Amino acid sequence: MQKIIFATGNENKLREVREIMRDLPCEICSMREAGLDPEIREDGDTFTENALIKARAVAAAAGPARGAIVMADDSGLEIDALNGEPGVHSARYMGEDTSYEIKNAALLKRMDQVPAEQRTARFVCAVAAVLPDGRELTVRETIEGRIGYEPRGGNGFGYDPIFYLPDLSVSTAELDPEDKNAISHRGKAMRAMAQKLAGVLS
Ligand code: ITT
Repeated sequence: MQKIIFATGNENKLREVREIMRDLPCEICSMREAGLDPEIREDGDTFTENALIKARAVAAAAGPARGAIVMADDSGLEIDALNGEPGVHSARYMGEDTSYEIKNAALLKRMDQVPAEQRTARFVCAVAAVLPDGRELTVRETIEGRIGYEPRGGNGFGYDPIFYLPDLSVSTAELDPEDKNAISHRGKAMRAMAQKLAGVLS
């Protein structure tokens, strides 16, 4: 079975990735389970660059004999009315240790005067894979939505409570995990990466 080391320190991401990849013939272990925790400087300008930075750092820490594919996800929320903020800085927005209750409340306040039709936003997810032979693959996917008017729902994580899907009349925090994964940026990106990998490894 193909082993995949997933280069993230975010347990919520890892849970979603495991669920999305559940039916595929691969074993996913976190970088911590693999005994790896290199210092990673996410200083790229794009989600794709940052996903590659993370995957390369963990692949380098694992060494050439790893045999496993190293995969990483860089993701975030782009709000059009805020010029794409928080964007690639989504995790660092207002400080890594600031709670998402506070971050979400602050973003809602900044959006206070923004009318409904200008509240467009998207979650973006770039996934990078470094293969054992050094080849690199990337994919990038999005889900479009709107910034809501109040936090809603207790599922998901991060900015989910303020990310509203007008067609379904729910925030992504109100979706069951399976329903979120079926349509989310991460679900789409992980399935696209799985397909790319199948093509390359077959
Ligand atoms: P790693 O870099 O270790 O993977 P991280 O949490 O720092 O973990 P990112 O740099 O990719 O990850 O930042 C992504 C942030 O964007 C994440 O912390 C959330 O705040 C937000 N985000 C990404 N996907 C999300 C989702 O599905 N739902 C809600 N918020 C999300």
